[in-house]
Amino acid sequence: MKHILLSLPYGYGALEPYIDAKTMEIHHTKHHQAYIENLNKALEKYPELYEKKVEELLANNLQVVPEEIKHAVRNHGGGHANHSFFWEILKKDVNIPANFKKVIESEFESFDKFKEEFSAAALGRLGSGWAWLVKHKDHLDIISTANQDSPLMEGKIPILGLDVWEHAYYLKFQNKRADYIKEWWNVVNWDKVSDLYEKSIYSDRN
Ligand code: MN3
Repeated sequence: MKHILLSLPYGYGALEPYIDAKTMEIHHTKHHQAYIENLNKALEKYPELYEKKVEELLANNLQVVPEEIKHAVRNHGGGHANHSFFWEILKKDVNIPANFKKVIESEFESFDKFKEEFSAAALGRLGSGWAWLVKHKDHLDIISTANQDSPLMEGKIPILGLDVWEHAYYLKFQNKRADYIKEWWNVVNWDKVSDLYEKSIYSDRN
């Protein structure tokens, strides 16, 4: 089955005033849609790959993807996976569950220090890309990736991710990425993030 754009689990205005409705609408219906269309197009010559989840295509540096479409699947499949993930971890006014906060504190000294380090990774990513909190082996790491590269490509499980492409913030924040990052902390769905962490503990054991 070809990949399709799913509806968001909330309205485009749900994250106001931190992320504006217009940005959400364009981001979802234009940018995410385009990644999906280009991914489907890349897979046309290999229709058997339509049966695989996008996460399976990306795994192990796109091991199952033929060389001639690797570049396209990396960009557009990565874009599809990253945006699907991003929508899921956004929700306004969610407090971080106490158990997960403890995990963060044990890995990063304090919650504030974690936010500082994550924000620095997001701000420091030159050009387009993402900042991530990932589960890798037995610990949590803050990393950033270029373009639409996914942590899944290198076997890291995304727990939290922030899109720092200009299309994610330019309408409202223009060149002020730091302001966008600061506001974004208000719309992290910590319940979902905490769930992702719990799941990663089991799926990462090998
Ligand atoms: Mn984006």
